[in-house]
Amino acid sequence: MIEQLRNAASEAEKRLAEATDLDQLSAVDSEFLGKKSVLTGLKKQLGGLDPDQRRNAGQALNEARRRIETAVIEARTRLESGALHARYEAERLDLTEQLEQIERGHYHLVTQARDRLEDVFVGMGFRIAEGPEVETAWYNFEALNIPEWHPARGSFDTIFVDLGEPEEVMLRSHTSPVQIRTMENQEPPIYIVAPGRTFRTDTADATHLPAFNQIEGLVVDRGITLGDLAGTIDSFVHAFFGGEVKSRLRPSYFPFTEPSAEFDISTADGTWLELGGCGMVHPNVLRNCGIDPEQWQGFAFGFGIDRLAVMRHQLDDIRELVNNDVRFLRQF
Ligand code: FA5
Repeated sequence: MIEQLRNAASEAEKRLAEATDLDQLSAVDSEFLGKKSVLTGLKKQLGGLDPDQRRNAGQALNEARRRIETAVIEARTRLESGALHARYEAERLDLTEQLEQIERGHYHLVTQARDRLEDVFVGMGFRIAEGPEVETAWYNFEALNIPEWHPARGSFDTIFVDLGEPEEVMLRSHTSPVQIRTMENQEPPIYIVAPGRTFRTDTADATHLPAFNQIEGLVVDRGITLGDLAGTIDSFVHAFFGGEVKSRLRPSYFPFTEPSAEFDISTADGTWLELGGCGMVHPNVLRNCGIDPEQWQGFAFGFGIDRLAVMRHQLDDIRELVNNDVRFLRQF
């Protein structure tokens, strides 16, 4: 019987050492230590032995049980730590590896142009101003010297919003309303630029978008002349495009500036490209904002940021900017 117990303990130890998962371990555990196990069977036979034999067999039984229990604990520790390790391995995230693989995005072409414009103008002493994208007729037209009967209203292809009186509320068709909002809220001297989204019923084509971006500039101070306007545009063009590019003013018409001009920049092939409009702030506009035109003079300008991005990167079609083709956008 003692021999049988030793053999059972050795057999259990061997099988536990070989167990590869916790299920195998429990099977060995109940086979050797459970109710129907070899050990329990032998224990029942102890009663039939004489006292000496019983003592020796009892000791051998305890010894066998201790050996098997120790082996079970060892096997459990080994298998559990192995299982935990396997889980850690399976769930492991190598964050450094992930970071290397992920492609870093960047700002959209138009946002890059807008940021750069802001930097250039802030560098020249301008402050950034903002206004709402939904405007009233007062800010978008009237205060800008474009009364209801004025033919220029038609040229703005305005998108109206169905709020309040008909044709009273609209998506702003240019950033010029920010001129009015700034002059209403701030005493001169004023040096601001206002970039932002603008909207017109224009059908999208190679040079037009129905939702596009403009940047407005406004200066109001004492003794401001057309020379200051021309000089400011020239400095800006040099700072933005580099020393090679020249600018010129061409006479034009806007109701809110007098005189008015369109400004062009020179291109590599010797032609001129229109960038935007500008002029001396009309006295009526200053008066509409409570500023005395006898004491203060100003100039203003406004141009398209999307078109600027198109020129800077020599794109063929302005619609590329809004097609959301990642292969295109990635290049810039
Ligand atoms: C204006 O919007 C005037 N508010 C500009 C101005 C401001 C003049 C201050 C004087 C003083 P205009 O409609 O020309 O002007 O538009 C200015 C620029 O916006 C254009 O030169 C062009 O670059 C851009 N632009 C106009 N319509 C579109 C469009 N549909 N898509 C893309 N860019 C456009």
